[in-house]
Amino acid sequence: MKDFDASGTLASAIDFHLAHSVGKTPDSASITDWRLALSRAVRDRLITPWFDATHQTYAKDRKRVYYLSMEFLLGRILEDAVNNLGLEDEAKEALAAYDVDFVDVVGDEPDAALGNGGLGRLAACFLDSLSCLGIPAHGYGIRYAHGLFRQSFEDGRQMEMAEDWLRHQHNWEFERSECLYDIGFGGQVTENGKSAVWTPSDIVMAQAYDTPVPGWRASWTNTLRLWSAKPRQIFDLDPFNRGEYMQAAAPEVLAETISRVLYPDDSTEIGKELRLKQEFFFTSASLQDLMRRFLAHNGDLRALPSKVAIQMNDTHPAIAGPELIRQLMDVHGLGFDAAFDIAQGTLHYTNHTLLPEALEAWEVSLMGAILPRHMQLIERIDDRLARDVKASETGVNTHIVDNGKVNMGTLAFTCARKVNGVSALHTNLMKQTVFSDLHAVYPDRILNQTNGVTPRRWVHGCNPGLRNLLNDTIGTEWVRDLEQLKRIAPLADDPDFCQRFMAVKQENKRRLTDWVSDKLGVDIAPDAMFDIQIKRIHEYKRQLMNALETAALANAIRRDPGAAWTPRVKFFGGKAAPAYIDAKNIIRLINDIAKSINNDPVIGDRLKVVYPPNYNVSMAEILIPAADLSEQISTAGKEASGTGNMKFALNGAVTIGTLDGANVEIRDCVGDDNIYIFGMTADQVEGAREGYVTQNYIDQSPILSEVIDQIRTGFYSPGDPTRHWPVLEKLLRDDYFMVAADFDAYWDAQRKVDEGFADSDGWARMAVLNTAHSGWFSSDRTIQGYADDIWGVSSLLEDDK
Ligand code: 26W
Repeated sequence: MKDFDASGTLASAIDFHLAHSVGKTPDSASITDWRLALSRAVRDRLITPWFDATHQTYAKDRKRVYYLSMEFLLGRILEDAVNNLGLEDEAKEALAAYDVDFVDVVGDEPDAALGNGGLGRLAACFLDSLSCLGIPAHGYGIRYAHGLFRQSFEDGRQMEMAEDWLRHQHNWEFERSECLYDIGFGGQVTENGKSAVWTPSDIVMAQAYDTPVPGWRASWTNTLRLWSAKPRQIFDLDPFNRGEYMQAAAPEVLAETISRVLYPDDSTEIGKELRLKQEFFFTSASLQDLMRRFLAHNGDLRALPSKVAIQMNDTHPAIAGPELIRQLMDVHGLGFDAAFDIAQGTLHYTNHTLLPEALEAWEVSLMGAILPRHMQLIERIDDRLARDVKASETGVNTHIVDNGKVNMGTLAFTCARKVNGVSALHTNLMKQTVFSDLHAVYPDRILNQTNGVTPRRWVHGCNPGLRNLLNDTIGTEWVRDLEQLKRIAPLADDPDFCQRFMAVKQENKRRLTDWVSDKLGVDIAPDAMFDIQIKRIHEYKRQLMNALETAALANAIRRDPGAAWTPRVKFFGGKAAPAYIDAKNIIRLINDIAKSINNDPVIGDRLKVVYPPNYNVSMAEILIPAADLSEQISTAGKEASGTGNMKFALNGAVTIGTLDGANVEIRDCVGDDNIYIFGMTADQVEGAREGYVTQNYIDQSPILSEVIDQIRTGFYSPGDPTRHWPVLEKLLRDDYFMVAADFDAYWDAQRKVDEGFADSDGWARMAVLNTAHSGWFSSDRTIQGYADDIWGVSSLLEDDK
């Protein structure tokens, strides 16, 4: 056994760690043991770059970024780290020497699923880009013991099981047992002369865990600091000695509950006390931590806005406004006005949704009971808003505290220097709808930063075939400068290049075909069109419209099986919030439709429906590179941006979509001829609301009528004909998301897609041009936009040039 040597080969480091960190010999090691050994060996390579970046940040003392997010949907870490460090070949070779397959080893890692969907994944892409660009930054969040629930299907119904990502050693993080902060809840506020003293009734501790986040080739490495809740007192010895073991353990259990589980709600209403506690818990810990770091080098609190930029990822950390003001006043002795100005100069807020049910508002009684001092400060911030409203002479009427509730969007807006939306359309709608009053009062505050995705994970990592083709064709710089993809645009007219491009797609489809056969026992043909809709299940995303179109297509095939059908496999993937009954009903309907179609010998390979359970980041990495068609069909005006849409286009899938979110900008980039746009615009959707009658649209559409009748009469649920009535009832009663109104336009667009795909040369051209023109959707471009327009920070890597 060789001793560990950080400058040695990766193979020797794996040997070392298998013995010394995992405690196994090669002949007794399981795949998990090899994974743990490789992870340690790779992590060792991050340490020096990480320390270097930290030292440079301190030495140069430039402005830093703190990204506060309730969610970081990281996915697997090992393969991404191997790729960033350029260690793929070495790692493969080292494991192969023991007859161990690299793909199996990296595939053994559980996803870090500390997020629900788009917002959490965006935070993960941003961390990657911040490091890649060399911007000194910390991500701050919660170290949930249990991430997003695991989904399975029982008789087509969604079942939820607790997720357990920390069960095996999680060896990417460093526990900081000395980095602890008190987090208070409840209690009283007493006035002490000019200042207030908050005496909480409960205190838990926030303990830090640090994960290094390497940029490309680890030229810069930032830190993700996640907080875990710990009791102040381990347990009560007295009840324990009396044999009352449960009672003795109670303080520990109660404290640790705060970081135990991620709320599985995405854009659905929640008003739970524990959620508010989670929000304050990580926000307060993060602010205490960054203030300590700031004060170690700066005596003057008024310099905070020039040294620190804090980004609030949605309103979940919006309590940062009052909390920062509280710390500045009650801990550091400033007056309210000075404290407010400093806080407002430091904080920034991103809005990710306009759906009313997702806009956070806490009961004043709950806020006052859990955070009494903050409730007082919220009233003062509201007074300050009232003063600005009056001075603006706009005549608008807007308050943070309204109808017995604290409106967190208004609070975040009032406390922020800049407020941004996540696509051009969404930002305009923010100005016109939820924030129209605040926009009138503060006309320079709102700006747009269209979302992006990291090319490291979403091309280089998940699509090795495309990576190699790009490297051969335009060199390797595209990984850090994705606009370089434009250079393949002229090759869309080169048959040889198109053929190579589609060969990569075919290989990815074969990889997915094998995966589907292996995991689900379903056989599909890799030359069919792969049509994919993967995202949270929500009515506004209209998986229902896709399911109805699928059923209608099956009817058409059954009627005329001999016609020249373009074979399709429709993939669905996604979880529903456990309490979101309407979304769960849609899942069951999709599964019933899938069962019926897949077992129909008349339909055969012309149409298959695949809905693998437990969609997550790792599944997306297999599905997206294999897609021909990307489904982005939300009710216009409802999807703030979307980021899956960008990943698909980058990987050479063509989009069928509405003019919603970033689809609008995708169309602008790839051109009208290379995307299938259909349906009402956001304006038309709002125009159609008055007097909307679903039945009128159904009556006008024989295709839709037939499907609705089938569902009503139990065609898809034989033996249980009423099973899907709740879905129909809701559709007929309300159809708020206008599935019926857009159905025929969607059907027509799909038939054009059939024609398009049948022309394989024309399709290849479109696919190439989608990749070529999607470079703008790199999260590096997004982060550079935040750095320039919001934070006022620059890269430390530039300094060396
Ligand atoms: C009720 C609690 C709640 C409310 C909203 C939890 C989570 C949310 C998020 C705002 C939902 C979300 O993930 N929004 C998505 O954010 C992405 C990143 O900006 C966008 O691309 C998606 O369009 C948007 O739905």
